[in-house]
Amino acid sequence: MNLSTIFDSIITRAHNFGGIIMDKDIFENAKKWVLKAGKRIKEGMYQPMEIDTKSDPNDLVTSLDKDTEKYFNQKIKETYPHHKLFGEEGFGDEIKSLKGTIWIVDPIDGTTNFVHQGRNFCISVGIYKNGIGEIGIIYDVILEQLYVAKRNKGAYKNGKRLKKLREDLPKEEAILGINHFLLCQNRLVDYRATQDLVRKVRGVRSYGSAALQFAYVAEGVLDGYLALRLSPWDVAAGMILVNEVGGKTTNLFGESLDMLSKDSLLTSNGNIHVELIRQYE
Ligand code: 2AM
Ligand code: CA
Repeated sequence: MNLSTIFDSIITRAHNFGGIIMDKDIFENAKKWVLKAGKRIKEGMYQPMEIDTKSDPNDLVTSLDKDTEKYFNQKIKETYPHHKLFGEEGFGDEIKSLKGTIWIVDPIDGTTNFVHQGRNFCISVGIYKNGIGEIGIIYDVILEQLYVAKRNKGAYKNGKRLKKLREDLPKEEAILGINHFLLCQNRLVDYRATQDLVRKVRGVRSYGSAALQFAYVAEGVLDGYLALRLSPWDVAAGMILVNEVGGKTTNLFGESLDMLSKDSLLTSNGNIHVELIRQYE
């Protein structure tokens, strides 16, 4: 080995070592900020808040959605100035490519539940490096259930490792999370296929928070979750959790999701995934 090869090897090792420390640091900070944001939401939710509508009269946003996203933006920018934030409320960066490190954040996923029920909502944070999902965190603020995952390091709920999903579960024994729009006439998929599906499976549920339903699939509480049209921040963290327990996430036609645009969604395990996609062929 010549001097230059030795030098390169030392530099590479130092770089890798730095990378490991950096990743741990990002994960711990992300977790800390999610818990802190959750505490702020809990303290603020019983105070008067502004409630507005966005794309339609049922698409709600509150001052707490906005404040929470601003909080993440401030923390990320002061700690990691080269990282970007892709957030639902638009206080982060304008994201046109997945290059670099991007925090894909939904400050409150399930805002309708938040406003009407004061429960069944969560914070969702997915951290992507050059388009690869590295860290996923979903926090049910009211139940204080924290789901976390790191790529190739497993998924955990409140510190307890989640088990691998069953590969062989027949559709007839499955409980599915289904967004009700899939059962109504729509432009994207044949609603009769969904009606046929709900008759065949053991049961369906609709929780009103995409990220929470991802967490439930990862936990094995749901065997699959289907939705018609979700945004990157609805799915970014959940995909990483589900991957870590052996599940799969695609659109309803089996194609991989593009983290820059809206798409239909199916997240489930191996066997059912194939059967559910067949439903929409
Ligand atoms: P949100 O609460 O963050 O908006 C509800 O079925 C799920 O779909 C929630 O995760 C909700 O996320 C998401 N969703 C995406 N677009 C929506 C819209 N236009 N109206 C209501 N929910 C929407
Ligand atoms: Ca939201």
